[in-house]
Amino acid sequence: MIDLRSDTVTKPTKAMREAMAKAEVGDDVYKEDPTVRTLEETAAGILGKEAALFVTSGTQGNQVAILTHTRPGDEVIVESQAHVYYYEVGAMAALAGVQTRTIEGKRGQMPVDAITRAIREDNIHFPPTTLICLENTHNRAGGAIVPLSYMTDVHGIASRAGIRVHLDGARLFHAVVVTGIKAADFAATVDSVQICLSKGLGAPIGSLLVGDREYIERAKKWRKALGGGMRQAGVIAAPGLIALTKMVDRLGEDHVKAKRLADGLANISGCSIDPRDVETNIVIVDIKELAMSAETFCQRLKDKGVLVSAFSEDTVRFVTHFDVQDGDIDQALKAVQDVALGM
Ligand code: TLP
Repeated sequence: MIDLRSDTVTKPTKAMREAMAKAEVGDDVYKEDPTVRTLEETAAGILGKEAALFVTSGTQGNQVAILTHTRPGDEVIVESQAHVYYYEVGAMAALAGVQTRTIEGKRGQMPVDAITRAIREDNIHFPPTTLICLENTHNRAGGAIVPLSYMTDVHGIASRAGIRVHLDGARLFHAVVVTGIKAADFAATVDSVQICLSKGLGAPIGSLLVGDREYIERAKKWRKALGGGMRQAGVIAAPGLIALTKMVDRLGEDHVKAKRLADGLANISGCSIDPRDVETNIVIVDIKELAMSAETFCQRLKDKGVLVSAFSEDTVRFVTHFDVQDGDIDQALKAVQDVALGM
C-alpha cells in the first residue's frame, strides 16, 4: 500500500529504535527523566522560549495550551478550519469551557481587520476575549505557510488588546524549511507554540508545548490533570530528539514529492488543483467533476493500493512524507488516472 493519508503514518527509523532502547530514563512526574529534560531544553532552545513541556500528542499540547491561557467563559478567536477547532473533538468547549469566535481565513490567515473587530470591548454583556489561535502551516488550507509578517501583525493587535496568542505549529518546521526563517522568529510573535514530533519528522509519538517558564509550570498541572504526566517517558523522548535535531532539514524532499504529485494531478481530467497552491507536503484536490463522492474516490484508490483521505464531500487530501518513495508518486498518479477514467 502507498499511504498518503497523512504524514503521521511514518514508522520510526532504525536510529530512533536504537535510541529508544538505549535511552536513560527516570520518573518524569518527579522531573527525573534526563532524556525528557534534554528534549524539552532542546525544543525550548530551537524555539527561543524559556521552557517546554513534552506532551503525548498535538491535540493534548493544543488543549493544555488553551486551558493554561484561558478561564471558562472566555472567548477565543480562531480560524474556522483550524485544527484546534475543527478536529479536536470539541475539547476547547468541553475541557476549557471557552467559547469560540471563528473567522474564515484565506490560506489559513484570518483577515486582520476581522480579528480587530472580533475582539470584545469591556461590556457587562460580553465574554472577555483572551486568546487568538493561529496554525502554521495550516492543515486544512492545504499546508499553506502563514507568513511571518502576518503573524507579526496579529501579535501587534493582540498585545495592544492584552490578548495572548497560541500557535498550533504541528507542522511549523515545514514553513521554516521553505522560507528559511528560523522557528524562533515565528515563535517570537506568539506566547505559546505546540510542535509535533510525529508529523513528518518520524517520531512515533509526542509533541512539545513551548512558552515562558511560568506558563509552562502552569501547563504542567493541566497536562497532569489530562493524564499526560508520564513516567519513564525517556523511551519516547529519545526518538523525539532525533526527530527534532535530524529530521527537519529533509522535509524539503517531501515538498518536492508533493509538487510532483500536484503537477501530475493537475493533468488528470476531472481533478482540479492549482499546483502553485502547494507550498509544503499537503495536496488537496477537488474531484467534483468526476461525479463521485470523495469517499467513493478514496475507496476506489484503495482498491488500487493507494490510501488517501476524503477531506470534504468533493475534495481529497494527499500528504507526502519520508516513507513515500519517488516511484510511489508515479504509481499513485497512475491509480488516480485509472479511477478518473472509471477503470
Ligand atoms: N492532524 C491529523 C488529523 O488530526 C487531521 C492529520 O492527519 O493531519 N494540529 C494540526 C495542524 C494537525 O494537523 C494535527 C494532526 C494536530 C494538531 C493534532 O495532532 P495529534 O494527532 O498528535 O493529536
